[in-house]
Order: sequence, then structure tokens, then C-alpha cells
Amino acid sequence: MAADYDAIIIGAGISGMYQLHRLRGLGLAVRVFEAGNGVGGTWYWNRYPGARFDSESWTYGYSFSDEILREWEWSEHFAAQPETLRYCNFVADKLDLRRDIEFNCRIRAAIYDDAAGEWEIESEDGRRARARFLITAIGPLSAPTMPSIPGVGTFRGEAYHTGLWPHEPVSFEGKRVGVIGTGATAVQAITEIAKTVGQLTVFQRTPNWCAPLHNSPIDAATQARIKATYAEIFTRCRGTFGCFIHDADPRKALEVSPEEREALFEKLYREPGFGIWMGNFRDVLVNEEANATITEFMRRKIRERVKDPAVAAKLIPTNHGFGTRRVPLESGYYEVYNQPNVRLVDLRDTPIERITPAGIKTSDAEYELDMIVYATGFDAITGAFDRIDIRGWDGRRLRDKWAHGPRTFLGLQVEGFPNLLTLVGPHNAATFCNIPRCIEQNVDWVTALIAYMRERGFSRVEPTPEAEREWLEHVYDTGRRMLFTQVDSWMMGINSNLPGKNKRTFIVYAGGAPRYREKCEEAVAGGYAGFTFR
Ligand code: NA7
Repeated sequence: MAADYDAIIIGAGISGMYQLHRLRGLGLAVRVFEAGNGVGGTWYWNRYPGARFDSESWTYGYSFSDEILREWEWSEHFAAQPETLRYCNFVADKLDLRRDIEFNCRIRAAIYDDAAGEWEIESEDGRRARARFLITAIGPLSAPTMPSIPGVGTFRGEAYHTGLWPHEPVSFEGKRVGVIGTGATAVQAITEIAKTVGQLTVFQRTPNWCAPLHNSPIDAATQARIKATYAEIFTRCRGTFGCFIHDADPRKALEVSPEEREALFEKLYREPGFGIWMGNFRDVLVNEEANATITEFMRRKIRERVKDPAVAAKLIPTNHGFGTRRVPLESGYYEVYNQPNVRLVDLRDTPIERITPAGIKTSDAEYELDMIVYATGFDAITGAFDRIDIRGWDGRRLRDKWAHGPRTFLGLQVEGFPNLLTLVGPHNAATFCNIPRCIEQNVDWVTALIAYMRERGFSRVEPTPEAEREWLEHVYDTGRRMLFTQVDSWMMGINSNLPGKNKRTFIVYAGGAPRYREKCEEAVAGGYAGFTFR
């Protein structure tokens, strides 16, 4: 049976949309399969209150189209989810993408047919399709996980996971709302919910170091300046570690005077965005002593902002330094705890025992609630892959191959899985990036590879075992120096709600986007060194 398409893309988020556009440009027949009822991926699913960028909007949008850059106007420096979803739809309209996207179609399995040299995918509702290339654009944080707490299904009130938020408005007015989790999502949601809630109870297991976002509207003059300087903005992003506009300060925290140190910390705390994380002294994320200086500064800030010292103490992380877990950016998060109708339950003192029909029961009390918001995160990076039965030649399962941690070459291909291309896959720089910047690089690279194969009449590409081994070593070598690898978080593959996810595993690439890009370019310059073609 002949293949239905040249390429199948799973997912119509930021990466799937751009990949579709680029492959169309090569004249390929492409079909995108998307579980949601619309484009946007992360921005389609994460409709929870307060969801917004932590990247500057004008660094986040696609850079490849002058027309899109010219026509689209971000209204705020850090756009909220509804605006970002509108942006995704604007791009889909502009590029006429929808005619090649099948919506409401969740892929269950993808099997490589070695004899035909084709992938066959099957959706949950039994639809099937075949193509030579299979491109996963399934997102790094797209497999939501519910807490493994007894009784989760028994609660009689409203219950929502932030990553599966309803499309209809949800009201908190006059309600007793409980939020489980205090990660980046929860910090945004809690701050917004607190504005209208009757009574809010936050169930916190591990506090995080949160820093001010300082969002603001973009005025006309700034809008004009942004549009006139897009080229420079993107060039700057390309040069920084995580493709953010912020770049590490060339000085080391331990080499300057305490006053100079304080001055930079204070400046960064007052400035918008991730500067305090990505634009800090260059040793704070790799040297414990340097890290202790910014950690102490952040501790002071929490104490200053939270009136009740006992509550402040609970909000101060004690098991990790600043920036060693994903830093939530906030817009008045700490002040929420000064409201009389907000209380903080520290699960380290009183763990949750069960969810009951009426609310949440901890070891010392039962909290009656009208609504529970699960801000409990995702099965990060590999989770979306694990949820699809992906089988390469000889029927080998990707899930099995990655059972003890992912193995890839460049985070884009896997030995034993020919013609499978994994955008934003594990060990890919896009996992630690102002993501569209890395997505464009991923997609451009994949597109060039496919063009190369067509020119030369190759039908099959796969990395060599040696290339995969060397990449794994490189991922570990570059990651090891970072302090975050010594801390439990989703960035290290930890998820307390899933069996087997309690051991730290390298799943991201922390060598920095510029180095990653170099590695990708090196492979190309060497005639796609590390890959075998047929
Ligand atoms: P995160 O950062 O994984 O946060 C999940 C939160 O939920 C975190 O505070 C967890 O505490 C908490 N959690 C998870 N399971 C439980 C149980 N069983 N009991 C109590 N508390 C629990 O996910 P987010 O959605 O906030 O952010 C994900 C990324 O999305 C974010 O980094 C952005 O880049 C976008 P824990 O820390 O495990 O103790």
C-alpha cells in the first residue's frame, strides 16, 4: 500500500504549525494530527486563569515571516494566554494551515513498517494513515499528571487540572477553592484566583523561588521600536544561552563587592522578565557559594513582602537554591498571602491523606471545598512520547528504549527509529529555551535534512549507535556543571505521581542553545555525520 503522505506531523502547536509550513514549501504532502479542536498546543490547553508568557512577547513570536512580524501587534510585554492563542490562530489563517490539519484526533500508536519504509499511525478513534516521515511535535509539557492521592475521583465539587482547563469561563466568586501545587503554573493561577475567590487554600509541598514579572502594556512608540528592531532582537536571542533576551552578566558574583552584588540583584528584581534568572552573574547557576548570595537576597524579599513571618517562613524554599528549579514569575503572588481570605497549608508538616467527597483531608484537618484546582504539572519531556505506542524496526518500543532515560542524537532522532524526527525531543536544546526560538532551529534543520534526502534519493535516515552514545555523553558532560542537576524537579525527570519517576534523569539539554546549534551545524557540514542513509 502506498503511503498516504510524505510526512505526518503529530501536534499543531508552535512547532507542528511551523513544520507544516516548511514542508509544504518543499512541495511535500503533509498531514497534521492534533488532539485538540484547534491550533496552539500549550496555549490551546493551558487556559487556566493567569496563564501568560514569562518570555517577552516580542521575543516569543515566530521570526521567519516578515509579514507576520509586521502585522501582528502584541498588546503587553508578557501576553496572556487568550492573546497567544489568538496569535496562533492568526498564523494558522495567514498560512492557511488548517486544511492540512485533522483536529480532535489523538494518536495512540505509531508503528514503523520496515519493509515499506513507512510509518503508520493510528488514532484513538481508529483512524490510520501512512507516511515516510513521522515528525513528533507533541510538546515538552503536554502530558498532564494528576496527583497520586487516594480519593481523587471522589470529590463532589468542581475539579480542574490547569493543563486541561475548560473552555467555558470558571467563576471563583464566593467559592471555597483549594489549589494543589506551587509551581510556575500555580503561582500564576493562585494570584489570579485570589482576586475574586471567596476563600482560597493553597496546599504547598515545595515552595519555589518566585521573582516579579513586571508586565505592562506596550505603548505605540514601543510597538514601533520593537517592529523596527526585530532583526536585532532575534540576533540577540540567538546568541544567549536559552535564546531569551537576557544574557548572563560577564562578572562573577564572588568576584565583586557585596555592594556591587546587591546593586545588580536589586536592579534585576525591579526589571521585567527572566533577567534575574538568565541575566544574573555568570556563576550563580553553577557555583553553590555564588548561588547562596542570590538565594539570600531572594529570601529577604519574601520576608519583606509577606506580613506574617510564620507564613513567610513557609514560602521560603529550604531544599534548593534560587534558579535550580524553574523560576516562577509572579505579579503579586507573595501579597496574596497577606489577604485574610487566603491560607497556606504546608504539606511538609501535614501531608494530604486523601481527597474526600467534601474536600481535602490532611493529617491534621479536613478542608471543605467547592473547587479543587490541580496545578500538579506534567510528565515532562518524555511523557507525551510514552503516551503513544511508538515502535521502530523489529517492533522495538521507544518506551522501552528510554526506560532508563532517553537516548537520542541531537535530541532529534533515535537509533532504531528511522525517519522519526522529534521536535523539542529530550536532550534537545529546545527543552531549555525561549521555545519558539529553538523550535524554528529544530524545524529548519529537519526541513533541510528532508530536502537533502530528496535531492539524493535517500528514503531512510537514522543515527548511528556511536553518534547516539556520544550525544548522551555530551548531554551529561554539559549538564553536570549546572546546579539544577542536583535538585529534584521536572527538569530532572522527577514526578512524584508516576511510578519510576523518582530518580533524577537528564531529560533536557543544558549545554545552551548556541552550542547545540553548532553541534547541529557540524553534523550537516560533515555530510550529516552521525547519520546513516539508505
Ligand atoms: P510543576 O512545576 O511540575 O509544579 C507542580 C506542582 O504540583 C509542584 O508544586 C508540586 O510539588 C505539586 N504537586 C505535584 N503532585 C503533588 C502531590 N501529589 N501532592 C502535593 N503537591 C503536588 O508544574 P507546573 O505546571 O507548575 O509548571 C510546569 C511548567 O510549565 C513550568 O515550568 C513552565 O515552564 C510551564 P513538588 O514540587 O513536586 O513538591
